[in-house]
Amino acid sequence: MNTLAGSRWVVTGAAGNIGVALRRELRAAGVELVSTDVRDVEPVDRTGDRVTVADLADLAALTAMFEDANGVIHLGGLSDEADFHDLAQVNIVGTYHVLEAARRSGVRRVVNASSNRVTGMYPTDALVDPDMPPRPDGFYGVSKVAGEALCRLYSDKFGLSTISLRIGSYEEEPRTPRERATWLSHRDAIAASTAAMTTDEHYAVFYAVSANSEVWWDRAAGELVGFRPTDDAAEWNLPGATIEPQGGSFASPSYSLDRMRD
Ligand code: 15L
Repeated sequence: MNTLAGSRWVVTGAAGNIGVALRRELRAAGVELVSTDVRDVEPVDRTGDRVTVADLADLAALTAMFEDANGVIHLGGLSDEADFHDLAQVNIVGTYHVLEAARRSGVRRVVNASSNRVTGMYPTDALVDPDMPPRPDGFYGVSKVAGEALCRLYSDKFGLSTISLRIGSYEEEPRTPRERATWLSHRDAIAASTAAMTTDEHYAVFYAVSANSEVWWDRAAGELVGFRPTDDAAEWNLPGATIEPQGGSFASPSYSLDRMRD
């Protein structure tokens, strides 16, 4: 297992919820950070967190930024359903730019924030394994499938190590019947991210989900990279409900159609 202390990582989407929480933990673990986002980023400390505003559309800026980095944690992009043209530009082209900038600057690993929504059309009685065919629950899920495919290509063809996390519902606490299965607690998100950063695996895709009693996703791939979640949504005694499919309301036609520009 690789150690984090003294290593240098770039975080995209650094101003987002997961980005801010993860950066705090990584600084505490002695990681040197370059934190980037399209909006202003607040440094988490004065010494080891260099913040910079950049757009994922700017391949040259990313390539220069990645120089001397051990790895990149790619959290940037649109985080939910949107018009397909925007998702294609920001999430698909943006992820291509991150991977290509990593290749050009000799970065060893990219940790890619994917989503459980790549398989949101599977029914809730299926146990989904990352090797099963994608069944995205919307255009956002499609953009994440493309991001995973780009990671696979860069690992297979160019030797770049890529680890994709299919993130569940990242919330302080579970709020809905669906989140009994999909909840990812804040501390388990840190555990999933650091496992992805330090594993000896060259390539992996795993579900970043807490140790919930209700299980929709096979945990074996996560175990292989050393991800050991601890929290369980069952402790919140949320009501059970039949949700078909796994994406719940995200999987309804209106959730996509309402976000189409024309
Ligand atoms: C995601 O990937 C989204 O980023 C987040 O907004 C939630 O929708 C989450 O999935 C979920 O499945 O609850």
